[in-house]
Amino acid sequence: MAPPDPILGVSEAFRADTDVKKLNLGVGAYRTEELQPYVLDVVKKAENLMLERGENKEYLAIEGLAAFNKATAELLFGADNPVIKQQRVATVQGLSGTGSLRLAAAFIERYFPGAQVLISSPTWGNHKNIFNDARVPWSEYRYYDPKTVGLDFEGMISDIKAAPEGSFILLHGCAHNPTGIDPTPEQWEKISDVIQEKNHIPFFDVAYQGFASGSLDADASSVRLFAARGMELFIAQSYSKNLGLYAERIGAINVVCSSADAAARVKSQLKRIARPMYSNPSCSRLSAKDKSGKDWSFILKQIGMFSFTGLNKTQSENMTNKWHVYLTKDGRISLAGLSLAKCEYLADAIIDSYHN
Ligand code: PLP
Ligand code: TYF
Repeated sequence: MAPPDPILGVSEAFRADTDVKKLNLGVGAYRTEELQPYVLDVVKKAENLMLERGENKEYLAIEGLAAFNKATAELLFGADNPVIKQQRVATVQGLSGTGSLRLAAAFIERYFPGAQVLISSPTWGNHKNIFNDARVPWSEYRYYDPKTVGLDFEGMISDIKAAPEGSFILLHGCAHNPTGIDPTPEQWEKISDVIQEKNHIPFFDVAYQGFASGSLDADASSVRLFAARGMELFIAQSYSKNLGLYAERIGAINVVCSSADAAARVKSQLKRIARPMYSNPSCSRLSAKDKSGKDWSFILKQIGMFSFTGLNKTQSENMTNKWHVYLTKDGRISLAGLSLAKCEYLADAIIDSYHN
């Protein structure tokens, strides 16, 4: 038997629990106050339009829908960005974030033999699986500092410096999963300095554009900073979270190249990889301090969809076994799975699990 996925496996355990008090904070997916999946009004509107127009079910091109590829690159870089004007971006629609990352991983394996990818410690659990399956060697750079519940910036910089020249550096565009801790604009400058000095290739995973600051442009500023420096870079995009399109699998891989000619060639090679793979794409009530004086205010500072509660494995297990609250064993909770009515219950569960 294969082991369950550390995140999606939590949803399976949740489904099997019959307790009425149960709460699923494992997977990052929005719920209504009634704790039902939430479909955005804009998505309902678009679906109605598609029905009215009687859109057909014809195959898309291997690279996906041209209008989507144009829109997704413009959302990422800004329509006036020179990389778009100069046609230096190869964009291919993928199977959401995961599929787009997987396509890029296959591209790296084929055209950068021996190159390794550096991923943050910790990172979204599936990153390791994706590179393992694509046979791309990876190692970790320091990111999270448990002492400060913040960024280990010195560790991050020295690990990126120490990586062999020409490594791929996987970065979360914004709203880092699972920690909710992002570098500051000044720190991004320093990170790009080091990556450029070492001729590394930045590889962004953008799964939360619109989640961090409330501005789509500001959330893409990390990516745009690297593009403005004239660097070549990879960016995977996902619309699972920001449009609530978990099931549709909407996303893209973008490769910023040094010339329009290079971009055309990269795009043709991405299509060559996609075709035999899948052919073509397809829908707290914790107060700042508790009675013991423990400060929980960091939860309010973290951004994005998740909160890294700092609960360890045993404490996380207590949350589930005693309180029927489902979360990943690293103490990460999806705030999108929480309702107002459940906040007090959750606060009681966290305080009990932390102190006992
Ligand atoms: N990357 C990160 C950091 C994520 O948190 C996720 C989860 O949404 C993804 C990529 C990919 O998700 P999806 O394949 O649903 O787009
Ligand atoms: O981190 C999360 O909860 C989301 C959803 O294999 C997810 O990114 C989790 C695991 C997985 C795919 C998506």
